[in-house]
Amino acid sequence: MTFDDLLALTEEAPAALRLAPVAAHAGPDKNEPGKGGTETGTITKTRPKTKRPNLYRVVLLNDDYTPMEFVILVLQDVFNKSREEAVQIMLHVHQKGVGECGIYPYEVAETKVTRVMDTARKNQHPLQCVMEKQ
Ligand code: TYC
Repeated sequence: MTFDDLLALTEEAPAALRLAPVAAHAGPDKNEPGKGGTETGTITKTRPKTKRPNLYRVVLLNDDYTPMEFVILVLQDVFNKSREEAVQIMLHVHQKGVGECGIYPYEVAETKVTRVMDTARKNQHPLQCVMEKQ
């Protein structure tokens, strides 16, 4: 076998094979305290590779024309609120001008805003719903 043949074999080997780490501890671990080991290495702490998602607050804005009942139904349907919660949130928005419907990861928040705006437009109501970064 020529050097070039060897090179080709090396280059064609699957990445998983070429990069596969050698098993760190086969057999009894001499590196454990008191076992006379001399192995050095980096101590790594394993932790889940989870990142907290960026969260967005979805709010409804008050207007003078959207019927209260429509807002209540939207809160129940899009934001999965109970009738009682939906009435409270609707009244809060009606009185204060703005109110929170929920806090969600970006794509969930975006989908809810789109659903509210689509259903409002289809029913010819001026209801506005926006999301704001937490
Ligand atoms: N202010 C509206 C009315 O009096 C009701 C309303 C509540 C509209 C909440 C929008 O986000 C809203 N009919």
